[in-house]
Amino acid sequence: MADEIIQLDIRGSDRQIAVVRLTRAAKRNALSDELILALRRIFENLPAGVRAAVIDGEGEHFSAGLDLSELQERDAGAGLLHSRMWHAALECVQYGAVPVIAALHGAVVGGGLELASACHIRVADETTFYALPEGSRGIFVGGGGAVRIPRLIGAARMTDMMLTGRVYNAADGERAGFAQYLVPAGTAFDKAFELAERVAQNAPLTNYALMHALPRIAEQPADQGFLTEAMMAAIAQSAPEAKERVRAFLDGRAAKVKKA
Ligand code: 1HE
Repeated sequence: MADEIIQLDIRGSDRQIAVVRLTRAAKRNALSDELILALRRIFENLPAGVRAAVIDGEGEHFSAGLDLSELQERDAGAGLLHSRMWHAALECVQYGAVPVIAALHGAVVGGGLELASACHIRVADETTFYALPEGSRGIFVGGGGAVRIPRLIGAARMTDMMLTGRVYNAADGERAGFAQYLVPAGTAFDKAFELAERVAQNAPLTNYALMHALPRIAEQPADQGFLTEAMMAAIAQSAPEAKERVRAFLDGRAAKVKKA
């Protein structure tokens, strides 16, 4: 059953890229409980050797968010546990083993935007639009959006989206900070995969530091952040791989930084 709503495919020359695809296009990749739990299992159990992941959605839309047909009358306690179930799953995406790149198109709304926000890089094509319809459905975000989305676009923009139902198109969304890349229609997956192959070449400790240390450092008071940064830097540079990469540059064997 899980295969019909989500697929995992290991790709790339050295089988280093996990491609995770939401395959519930008939329901616009609405995120049922079963789908959220399957997503969690996939990110908790990525095969050894995988060094980056891409997540995308089949059909016209990335994801229509929470499966509203499951939003029955939950009491407060059940609602709390449901939200915490989403938190646990999306923590496995954000703080898992490898950087995750979201390839976005069409609707990236509600819980779909919460899922995209848990990824490390977002690539959006020109068909992408972003919304938080929770406001008009009489509910609130519950998949970590109140924490992650203000960090991308600011609390003021999120408040406006939820109070007024404002929808951001792809270009305005990129300017606001939803996505780091804006690409022509139909090319988000290819760009995301290309980036994943690049990310997979980094030293694993550097990727670990970016995924696990940087977001924590950014939230720490400056004096604590400086100390955490220094410790992470010391650990990363002590790895034999770091020494080899620096030596390769000094010997003229590694690529220079090119002007953009
Ligand atoms: C759904 C859902 C869904 C579509 N749950 N079934 N999210 C929303 O409020 C967004 C609701 N969805 C939409 O606004 C639109 O569906 C879309 C703009 C995403 C796409 O429109 P369209 O015209 O391509 O598709 P459609 O005809 O609206 O939907 C096709 C089918 O998908 C239809 O079912 P069918 O059986 O009649 O074919 C829809 O009912 C179904 N469908 N979206 C369930 N979301 C952790 S808390 C997070 C809280 C939230 O995410 S709230 C926001 C929910």
